[in-house]
Amino acid sequence: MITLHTFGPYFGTPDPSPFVMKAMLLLKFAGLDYAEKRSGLRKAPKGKLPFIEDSGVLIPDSNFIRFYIEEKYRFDFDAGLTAEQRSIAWALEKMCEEHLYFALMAERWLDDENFAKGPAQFFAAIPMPLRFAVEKLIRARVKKTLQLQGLGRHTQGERDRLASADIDAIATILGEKPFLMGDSPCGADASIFGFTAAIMAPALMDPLRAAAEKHQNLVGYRDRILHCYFDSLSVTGSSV
Ligand SMILES: N[C@@H](CCC(=O)N[C@@H](CS)C(=O)NCC(=O)O)C(=O)O
Repeated sequence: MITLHTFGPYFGTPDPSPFVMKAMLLLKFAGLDYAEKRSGLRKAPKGKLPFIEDSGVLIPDSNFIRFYIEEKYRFDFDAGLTAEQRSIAWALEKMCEEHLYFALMAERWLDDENFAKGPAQFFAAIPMPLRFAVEKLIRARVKKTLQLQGLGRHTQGERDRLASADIDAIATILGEKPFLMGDSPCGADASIFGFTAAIMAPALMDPLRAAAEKHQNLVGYRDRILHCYFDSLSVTGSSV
């Protein structure tokens, strides 16, 4: 049995990480049974989640988890797509993972109100006053990451403008189709779901959520995938 290492449900979503939600869906799309383990980052080979364990082999990073499933279990996530559709799907996925992700990170970690409603929960088990010191340290690290990546140098309004353009692009490409490229899910749907679910997380309020919720097709897409692939408790019964 494959083990998927996760953070656990937070913010009204199956996991606070869009990458972990992506890995969950990749395993579900491929029809592979798996168990979730909330082991934090200690064992993570690249210091990030998700990673999976399969027969003693550790595979970190959602991209390599996808490649591993494709190779070991001979499952083609993009079966039936043309070369052009495969390329558009890949490009859209990377727009989310390498651009939109950082806008989401800024909204969650730099905005005091969102931080209190969201990521602060990760530190709830740490006794006071140490908790404040740890929060301060981690938030400073996130700020530095965003500075180096570049989005952190923009104002919140500028970041929201860039992120809204990403969200509009996803909504336009999805259109009225049930999944990104048609009637069945492709590999990129795992990632796009992860991001739409994270951006529209019920517990958090921010301009990105509003930008996504104005697209009824995106709301329907998120709800459809939650309904088909996740039990309803994952949607509403989160601890945060
Ligand atoms: N490229 C990685 C990105 C994974 C990632 O950034 N995970 C974040 C959570 S969203 C993480 O574990 N961060 C912990 C840290 O940086 O300390 C993937 O696709 O899996």
